[in-house]
Amino acid sequence: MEELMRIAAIHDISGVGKCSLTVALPVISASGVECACLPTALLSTHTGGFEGFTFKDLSDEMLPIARHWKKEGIVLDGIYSGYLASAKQAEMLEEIIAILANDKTKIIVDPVMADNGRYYSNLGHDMCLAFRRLCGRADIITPNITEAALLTDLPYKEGPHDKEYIESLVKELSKLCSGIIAITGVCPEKDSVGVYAVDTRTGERSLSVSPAKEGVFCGTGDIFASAFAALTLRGASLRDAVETATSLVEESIGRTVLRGTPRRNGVDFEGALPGYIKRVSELFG
Ligand code: PXL
Repeated sequence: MEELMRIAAIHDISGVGKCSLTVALPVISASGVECACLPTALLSTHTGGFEGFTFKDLSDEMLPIARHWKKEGIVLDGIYSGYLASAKQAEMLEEIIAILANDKTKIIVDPVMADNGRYYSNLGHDMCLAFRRLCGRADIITPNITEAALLTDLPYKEGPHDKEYIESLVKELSKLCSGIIAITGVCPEKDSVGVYAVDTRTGERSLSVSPAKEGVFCGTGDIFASAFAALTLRGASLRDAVETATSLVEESIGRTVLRGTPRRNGVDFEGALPGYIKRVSELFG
């Protein structure tokens, strides 16, 4: 039997709020890929909607962890970065990639820094500059609309987004990243939301949308990117990866709305995992 593929997820641990590593780990595992964890920071909660959260930057641990993995001969099929503690840490990530990547390792960069037209608390333009550089190293990037606008210096627009706007973001992003660009939070029509993905090497395009629910759902970008990264690494087509990853997000949101749980607590992805695992096994047999 073949060995499982392995992705290193380089994100923070937010103890409560279901985002970053607390969703990357279960979603990547449910996708049939081993998830190695390299934490960037430790927070009591995520930074959206909680007051007085604790924050410990784990930069000092990151290079020693990477060097230990290297020494132990840990092979990575993917290196997938998300929320980073600082712009300086983004530079360190380039060093970590240099230590851990082989010539087959795919680099997935989710430039987590902003949403709804605004930077997350504690982050700013220096993070954007660092992510522009990192995108140049990436095989896959997964910005939301706000992050795409910041990365490209194009205006941020609320939905509905016309085709010209989305294509202009893709065109400018393709100057930063010459792999797969998956933009999340795209609203092609009022009351619909989804993902527009483009493989810049083939020109293939795939759009997957579903009915939008009112409000903001924390952690859904991380759930999408974790599933999309793992499925793409396993060899899913662009269309299958986008549709399967967005269906996990859609079902997680649907369950959360039914339950009426507070938005800042994250979405009910746990209840959506059995259906997701079934779809993944249908994809790969
Ligand atoms: O889901 C993105 C994310 C990750 N990590 C932290 C965050 C956020 C979004 O707010 O605050 C700490």
